[in-house]
Amino acid sequence: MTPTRKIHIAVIPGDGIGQEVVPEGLRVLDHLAQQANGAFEFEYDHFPWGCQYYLETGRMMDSDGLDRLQPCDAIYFGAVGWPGVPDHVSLWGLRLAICQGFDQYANVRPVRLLPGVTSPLRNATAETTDWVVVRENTEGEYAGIGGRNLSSRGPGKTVAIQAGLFTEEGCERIIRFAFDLALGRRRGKVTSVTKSNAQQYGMTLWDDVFARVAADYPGVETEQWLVDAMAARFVLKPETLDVVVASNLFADILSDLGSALAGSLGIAASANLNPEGRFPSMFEPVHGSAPDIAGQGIANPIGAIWSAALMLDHLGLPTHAERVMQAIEATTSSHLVTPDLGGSATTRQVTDCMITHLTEP
Ligand code: GGG
Repeated sequence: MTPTRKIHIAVIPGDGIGQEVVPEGLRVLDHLAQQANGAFEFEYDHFPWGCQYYLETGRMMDSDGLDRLQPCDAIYFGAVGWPGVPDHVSLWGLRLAICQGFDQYANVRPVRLLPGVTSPLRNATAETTDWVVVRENTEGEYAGIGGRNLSSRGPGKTVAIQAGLFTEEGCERIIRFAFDLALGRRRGKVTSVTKSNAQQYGMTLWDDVFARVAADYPGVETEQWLVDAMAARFVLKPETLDVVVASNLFADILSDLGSALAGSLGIAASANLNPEGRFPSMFEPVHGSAPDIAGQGIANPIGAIWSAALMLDHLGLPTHAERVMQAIEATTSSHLVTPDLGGSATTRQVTDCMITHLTEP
């Protein structure tokens, strides 16, 4: 008999609705493992890190946190941020500490209109709403370089500098990642987004690298757009998008816009990848902790469960990832959805429905 493959997942639900949606993703994973008849099983290490942990210990995660995460096969993350802890403290202390510490430089955020979901765009269909935002995830505007000073000069005299870091290597590896992704997609197109007319140093370096890398992929169509025009194009001509690659901040903003156009931020999934596998990769819904709805049992679990599907794919279980996607689509088709998608189902009811749709392997 083939021995059971044990897959070791570090689980960090984090804050707010992260604590409600991550357990739903684990229920789906456990169901898959049950159906797999001993082919694989998941072993979870649960970490209580987040804002409550910060209030109790003064740290968002333990000082040896990365060492403890390093041996796992993947990290399954919920959300970070809660009133009472400044957002820059919680974000830098947990999500960014992991993404940057583990060099998860490729943040992949698919945007797709799922069956049964209504887009705020009048004419949106599954064909017109199908693209991927590739976010550079370790540098750019999130380099954390700068400081505040001179407050000693008196009221109103403080200065702050926040520098963007664009390295040639950093630009090249994320742009190359985007091209490789486009090779496997229907439209086979990469759109680079910058604001090089105003950001004349870092973003022109990005443009130069983009042109150089593009020359290695003659079969891939390319475009270079400014971010303001791209925001309008997301709304006006979404059918022309395929792989959209952008800096840390721009891609974060654009992917939220994309998720809203695909019906809700609650369904958006993401993978924070260290493509070379030197460090574990991390999978999380795009949404944050949503204090406005936390604790009510109505958070949409789809973003977290779709992220679990991305994790399965990364772990070399693409058939099971596909089964999860089919179960998500069957659930949205049946209109059993949470209030953000216009329904009245609870978080748990949506997952229950999905589990009933998980076909036998
Ligand atoms: N699950 C994603 C999450 O918790 N995001 C919180 C957040 O504020 N993110 C901002 C960012 O990563 O740029």
